[in-house]
Amino acid sequence: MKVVRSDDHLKHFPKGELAGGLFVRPFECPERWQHIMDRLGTRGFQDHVEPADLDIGPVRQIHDAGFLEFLETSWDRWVAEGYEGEILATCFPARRMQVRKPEQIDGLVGYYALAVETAITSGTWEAAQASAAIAQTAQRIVAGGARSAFALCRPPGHHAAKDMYGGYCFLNNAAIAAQMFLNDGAGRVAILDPDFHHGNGTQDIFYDREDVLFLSLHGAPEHAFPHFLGYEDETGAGKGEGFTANYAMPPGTGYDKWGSAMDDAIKRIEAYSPDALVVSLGVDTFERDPISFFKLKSDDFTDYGGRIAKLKLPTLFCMEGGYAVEEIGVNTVNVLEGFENG
Ligand code: OKP
Ligand code: ZN
Repeated sequence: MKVVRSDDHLKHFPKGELAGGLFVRPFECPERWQHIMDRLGTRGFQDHVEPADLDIGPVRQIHDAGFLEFLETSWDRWVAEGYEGEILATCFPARRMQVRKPEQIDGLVGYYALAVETAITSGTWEAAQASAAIAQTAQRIVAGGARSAFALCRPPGHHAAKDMYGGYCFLNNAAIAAQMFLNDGAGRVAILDPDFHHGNGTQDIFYDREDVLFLSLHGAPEHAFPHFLGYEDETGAGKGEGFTANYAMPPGTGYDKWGSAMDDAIKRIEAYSPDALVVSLGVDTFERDPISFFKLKSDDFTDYGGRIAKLKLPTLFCMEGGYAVEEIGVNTVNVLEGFENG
């Protein structure tokens, strides 16, 4: 399996994340990428590819033009305002307020952010574009006939909605890649999201569409980020009714229950009979993940990689979350090995 990767992820390295009332070192850090790279190397995944230049066309199909302009210009506008720190949202269009786009930068940040933990820095836009380009290049590899490819995206993407960033995500890499399969002539694409967190961004993007089946396994919103989406009764709207599936699970969920949800998701993908599969691969379901509450063990990742392989679909893996930094490489590569041997 080819691995698409870029050092450009290093351009996004915020100093802080607002968590527990403190400005802490971000959980989503460059070491995550390095540990995955190291493990890929030791396990024989040595066919590494640099991404081609970003094709902005598919990005514009997924994201709102004003949102993209915001991501591109926010840092300069922040600096021009005289601010010295990183860009953090402080005020949101909450209940019974106007969701009307303001002009001043603090207002714009609150308008386009869905959470406060995610800082924008000088290099964030470049890194986010490189991450999307990685997903695009990996998509080209699979569209070109490979059984699979691994897009080592950083920053991740599944929380990024049509016009919102947050949860460490800016551009929705998996959604962009899924759209590219459709542009290439696929009739249907499935996106399977086993990251611990609900893929609210991906759900938002495809909620009213029947050409993309979106399935997310995640910590129930009553208990987990992103807190305000991911309930099981969210099943799609309009033409998209029935093409969103949420498996929301409580604290302490282990592989017995989680694996059954995965089996159900796989059955639904099979019934949908898509032309391609995109996996939003987060490994924060791991038992020692510092910000999550599922109890998967390292071997479980190998097992579900094998179950995904049984679908026999052209499969693109896009990296999402995983914050147990020491074990992130093992768990990620276990999924890929389970897939290759499955
Ligand atoms: C991104 B991905 C921790 C709160 C969690 C954001 C989590 C984003 C996860 N104190 N805040 O889905 O792995
Ligand atoms: Zn996650």
